[in-house]
Amino acid sequence: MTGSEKLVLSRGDITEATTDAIVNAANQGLVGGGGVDGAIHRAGGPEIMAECDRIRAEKGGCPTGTAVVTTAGRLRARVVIHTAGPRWKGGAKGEAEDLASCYRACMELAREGGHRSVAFPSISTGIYGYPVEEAAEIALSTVAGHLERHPDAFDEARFVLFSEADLEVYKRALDRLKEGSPDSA
Ligand code: AR6
Repeated sequence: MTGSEKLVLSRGDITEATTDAIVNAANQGLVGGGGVDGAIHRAGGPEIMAECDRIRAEKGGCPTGTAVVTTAGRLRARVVIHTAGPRWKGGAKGEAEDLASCYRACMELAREGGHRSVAFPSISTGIYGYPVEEAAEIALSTVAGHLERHPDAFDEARFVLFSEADLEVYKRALDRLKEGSPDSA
């Protein structure tokens, strides 16, 4: 898949990412929480929650599979894109579609905002319990598909994995995606 050339995998803390946009694995209420959500609000400061409060008041929140944009506060990124991933319930409750929808919605908002680089965490694979092998495949193929459809819009889509084990899973999934690409034949 040609879009996969712009995919970058790294290990670390997404709050330190220097991409134009960073994605938050949030919840439908945009009320904050643990995991990456807690880290982003802590590092970015109260301005981010103030905008989440406004969005909640206006639209009721962020339904699963959708995304909203706020300031990045003190973070180096220009914006935070918050998305609510699906909770894993065994796989037959539309989780894969919802997870793909999160990545698509984030890429669309990034593109609409003119953000040429975006950093993602591994949405739903922490507190929400989505198996990381399956999530990695969906994450990478969905983002690569968007990059392919919009070849001039982005310089980079980065995945910042918190653990070495998750990074390895994403690396293997990216290898498989590239092997499946007609361009690599
Ligand atoms: N940088 C990058 N990745 C991180 C960081 C970080 N600083 N911190 C954690 N991760 P999770 P979810 C990884 O639980 O499963 C919150 O309470 C983590 O190791 O943050 O979508 C929200 O408010 C894992 O691989 O998000 C929601 O209620 C990945 O980020 C709920 O959790 C996602 O784990 C969302 O759960």
